[in-house]
Amino acid sequence: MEAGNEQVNMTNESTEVDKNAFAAGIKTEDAENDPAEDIKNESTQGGAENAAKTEDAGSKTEADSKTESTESGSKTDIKTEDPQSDTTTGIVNGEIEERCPAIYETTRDNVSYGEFIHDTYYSETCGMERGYNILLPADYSEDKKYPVLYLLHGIFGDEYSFSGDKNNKIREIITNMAADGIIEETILVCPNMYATSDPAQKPGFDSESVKPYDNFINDLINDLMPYIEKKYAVLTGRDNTYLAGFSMGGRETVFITLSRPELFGYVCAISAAPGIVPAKDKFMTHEGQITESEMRFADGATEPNVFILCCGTRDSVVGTYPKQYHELLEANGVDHIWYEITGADHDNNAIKSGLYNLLKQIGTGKSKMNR
Ligand code: FER
Repeated sequence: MEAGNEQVNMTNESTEVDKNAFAAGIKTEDAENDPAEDIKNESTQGGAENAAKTEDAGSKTEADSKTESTESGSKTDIKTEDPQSDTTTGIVNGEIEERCPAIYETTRDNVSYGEFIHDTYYSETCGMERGYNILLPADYSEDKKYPVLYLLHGIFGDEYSFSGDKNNKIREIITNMAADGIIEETILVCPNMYATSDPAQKPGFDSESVKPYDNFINDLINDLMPYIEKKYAVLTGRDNTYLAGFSMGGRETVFITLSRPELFGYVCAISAAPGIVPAKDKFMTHEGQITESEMRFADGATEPNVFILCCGTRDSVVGTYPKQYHELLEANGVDHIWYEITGADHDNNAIKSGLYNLLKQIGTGKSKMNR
């Protein structure tokens, strides 16, 4: 699906939303009719600024780099002073960069890229076969073992949402970063996050229609992960198991991470959708998966090595909800990295940035562990 030019029909009628735009992770901005304004106005913590503001993103990382955040107007520069900087790759330990550098999203002649493969697994949770797409490294071999990244799509999406959108550059980013030795070669799994046992049930903006997304935690942990770990040559354990998601997938990423932090060592929630905690936006009223005070890890829990939340400063779909999650996590004393992508909407700029920074933090975190 070529989704780059698609628009979300920005009305208050959820039935008029362009589902394909959500599914592909694409939201093209419409300056004249910006639903972020509606979201802000209806937000329970309303009035949050949409202007660029990046907090001290690096200081909470395992990498413990020294990060300076400087703001000038709407532009935010994040600078890092780190004597461990690797000048050969351009990678600086611990530094969050708002945009994925072009060298990682560009196809290179001397690098082999794997192809997404579609397959199914039996889900006890849903009582049916369910699809997933998997990207294996081009030279995948049963003689090696690979870490795995589970990547969760947005609302109305499925296991093809990421693999079917050539503009998100996910295949390029993960492969180029491995080719440069920043990360190990990594398997990417793109599940279908709508974990319903009723084939007739469809996603939508109401509590009943959203429930299967919240049920995905069970399908992922009890069905898909064991299947992947059995079928493919994967490294297991939290240090080798990564979780990321965009929008609805970002919301479930946060929920799954808070619920089962011992399973995922590296996590990134990109432009996370509302509804983890009670909220009301232009699309619907959310009961909340947990309360605001539950937006934390259980006492004594093993926490992820890296837990990133990020969002574009011009996100016209989820508005300032991701920032509110950050503020709640901060108020509840949860270690995490929060940053904003200046100028990005609910779009591939945010997806590329989140994925790049997650992989970079993985590389940085692992190299520190091995020192
Ligand atoms: C909502 C706003 C945004 C919501 C979901 C989304 C279920 C998800 C957007 C996406 O996945 O792109 O109120 O409620």
